[in-house]
Amino acid sequence: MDAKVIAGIVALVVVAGLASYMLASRGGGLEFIDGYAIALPMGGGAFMTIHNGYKDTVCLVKAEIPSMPDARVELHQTVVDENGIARMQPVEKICAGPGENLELKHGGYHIMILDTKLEPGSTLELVLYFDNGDTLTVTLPVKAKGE
Ligand SMILES: [Cu+2]
Repeated sequence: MDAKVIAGIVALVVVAGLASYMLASRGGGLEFIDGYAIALPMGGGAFMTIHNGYKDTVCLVKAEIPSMPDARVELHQTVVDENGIARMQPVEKICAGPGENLELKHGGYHIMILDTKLEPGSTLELVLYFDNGDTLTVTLPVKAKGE
């Protein structure tokens, strides 16, 4: 084989390797899709969709607001009791199966923000902690209630 052919083969292998690496990294990990926060009298709520690209179930276990160290940030679930009354209760974790979305939405799981004030029109930076050791920093637009 002459040098040109060898160089061509090497280039092809490098390109193929890069392509498969890019595909693999696209398919793996946690990806923030979309989200927002709502300002409420005692703090607010955060709602979002995060895609779990891992081959294992991943659970959100904690959230923090770096700019508001005194705020209480809890993971909540809204449940409807036997009388049809919706209540919120703290949960230890919120999980998404492999390839599934972690959905935080009204009437379901959400992040509850207490003992602080959110400004509608501003943005809120949240750091999310997962049980596999991953962290994700997301920036959410803050909306007024009903907006
Ligand atoms: Cu709540």
